[in-house]
Amino acid sequence: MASRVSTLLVYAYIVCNVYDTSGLHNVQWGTQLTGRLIDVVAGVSFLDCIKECQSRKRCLSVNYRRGTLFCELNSVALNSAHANVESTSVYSGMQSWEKILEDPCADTPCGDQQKCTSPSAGDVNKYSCQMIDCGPVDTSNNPDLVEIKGVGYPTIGVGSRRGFRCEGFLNSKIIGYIQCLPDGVWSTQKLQCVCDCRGFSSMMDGTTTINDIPNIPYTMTLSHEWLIIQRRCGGTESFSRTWNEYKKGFGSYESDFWIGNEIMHQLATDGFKVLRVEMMDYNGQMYFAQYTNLQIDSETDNYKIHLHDGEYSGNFSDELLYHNHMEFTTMDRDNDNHEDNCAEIFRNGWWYNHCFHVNLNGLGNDRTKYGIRWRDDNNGYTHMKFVRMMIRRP
Ligand SMILES: [Ca+2]
Repeated sequence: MASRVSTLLVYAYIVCNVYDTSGLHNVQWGTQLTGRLIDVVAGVSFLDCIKECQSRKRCLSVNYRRGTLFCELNSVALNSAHANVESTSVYSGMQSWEKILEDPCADTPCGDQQKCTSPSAGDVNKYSCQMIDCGPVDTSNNPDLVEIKGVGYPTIGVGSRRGFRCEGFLNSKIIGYIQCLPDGVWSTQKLQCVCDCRGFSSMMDGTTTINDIPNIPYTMTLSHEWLIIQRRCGGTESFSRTWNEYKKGFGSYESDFWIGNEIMHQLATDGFKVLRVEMMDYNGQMYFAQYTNLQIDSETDNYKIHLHDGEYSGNFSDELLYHNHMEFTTMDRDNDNHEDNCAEIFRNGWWYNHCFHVNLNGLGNDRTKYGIRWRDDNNGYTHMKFVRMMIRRP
């Protein structure tokens, strides 16, 4: 008898310390449910016996025979069946084990900065601990984003840091660092190279007042002063605008803007007849197109543009000519040659024809058909990352 008590105490000690689980309080020592046996599994531990029952739909309780390590699986629970007093048996119903056994990660068996994963909820034995890592940083949408190597921080696991900068013609400033957070995600995934128009400061010399129109940005070339009337350099300014917004102009002279159709009309009428478009594609290739006899009609004629044939010079293709004599179209005013409204289709205002060979007001930082595009000599389109339109007197 002394030996039995001793064995029982040792067993209870081991179970309670190794498996410190809430289900144990429902264990009834010296009890055996009878008459509803559905299976017996031999040679397993008490907890494995619980797991056996857990994995079978019909099993609602177990008797565990300590001496023989027999696991008896029952189809009912104690409150609906008879029990025997049986000193070598341990009885337990299933209801108190469910929470623990459904999810082997419920007790967070993994260490700090480790993530517990289990292959399936039903497989109660399996879990694995993996170090939390944020993995690679997706920079596919930002080809200008370049990682700064050797920043002196750990590069794997929680707390690791990675630094990036933007590298390109227009932007070379450091964007900053991201950090791997305890939940395994980077502190920000919104790394984006946004063109800094001040990168053009060497060419943008200031602002000027023409015809009482203040603050028009201008730039100097070797022999000429150019007024900038449109600029795109990857900013977030929306060019999905109404007729009145295109008429009055919008955006910031420091970054992306449209100076306004009314001012363009006034300036062209006042002698600013040389139009120059400068562009850079996503490979850093620079292009220009120049027309020497620009005319933009008044609002009465929907700001119709005239470029006049044969006065193009440039290093790309004379595709702006496709828009010659076209009226301006916006989402709320359709003046184009298309059966639908090109401005609605492409989401920006322009001198659309049927619809375009050139769309300098397209979506910035976009290389789809909605982007800023110029048709090339091969009947394809080149996406432009940077554009500025500027005018001067002859
Ligand atoms: Ca139309």
